Amino acid sequence: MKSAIICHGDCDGIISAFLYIKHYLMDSYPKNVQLIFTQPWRAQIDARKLMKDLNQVVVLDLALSREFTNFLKNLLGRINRLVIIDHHVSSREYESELDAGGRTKVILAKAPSTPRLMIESLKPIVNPYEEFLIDVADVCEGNESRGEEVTRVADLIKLSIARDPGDIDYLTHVVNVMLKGQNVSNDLEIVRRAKIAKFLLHRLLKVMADRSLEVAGAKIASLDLPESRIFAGLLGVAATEFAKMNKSDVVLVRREEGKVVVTVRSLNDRAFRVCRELTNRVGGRYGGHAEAASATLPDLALREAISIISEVLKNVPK
Ligand SMILES: [Mn+2]
Repeated sequence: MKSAIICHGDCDGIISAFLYIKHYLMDSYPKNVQLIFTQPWRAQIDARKLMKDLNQVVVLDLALSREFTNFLKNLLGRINRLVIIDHHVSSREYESELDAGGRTKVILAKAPSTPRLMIESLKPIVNPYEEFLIDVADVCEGNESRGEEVTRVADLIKLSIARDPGDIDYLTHVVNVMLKGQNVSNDLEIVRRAKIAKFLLHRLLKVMADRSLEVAGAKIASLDLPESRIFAGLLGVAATEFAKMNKSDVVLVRREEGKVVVTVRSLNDRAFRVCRELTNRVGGRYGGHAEAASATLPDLALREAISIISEVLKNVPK
């Protein structure tokens, strides 16, 4: 039997893939399991790489979009089984569309992370090593830590994948380290990548501190196109760090190729509401969680984007 896993190329996505393989696909891994890592906004593009003769496709930790949902509905025409597990609130909008009798298993519920949702719903018997990584996944998703070691490994994994979330070979390497039950902190490649990212992250936090402006209880910081290239991949991590350091809501806005991307972190559920309101006003798309969300807007001048964000912040109550 041939299976494929399409999962989010982030910390809890990787840990979900590890858990799923370990508990349900160990007989066929790696020979008969195709692993695809992607991002929610481009899942339907990367999913075209799916092999032709698959029996089963497993979708993990991917916030569903209109386009990806359509892709999955089509896919049901040529596979026997589709499993979808995701903890993003926004995915539930598409739940009913993916119900194909006994051929789909759709688990969409709010949970600290997708690995946590997996063990709560599928109830596999997990060992202490797996339990530790599930705690790590929760922390990677911004939840309260259950100890120093958990926090350290969460930072290590997050930083090591941040710079190049599209590096499939590396992400597969991390899954394999976990499948062998090895200590993540002892893996030279993971440690090397995390070190470089950490250096850049410190610089980025300094840039944000230097130029952030306070609007309606939030700090707004902006990056131009060259800067957003230099710090690519670290923006989400930096926004989270910056919010924690300043105990404040944070909006990080930057120009990317042909678009403006806004990352919001809030102490309550304002992040999600701010992103939704931004796209209501100027178009684009948004997604994420209550306290950590992002929006992709049409290509605006940064100054214009900041003024719209300021307006929205004043109108969306804390
Ligand atoms: Mn994720």
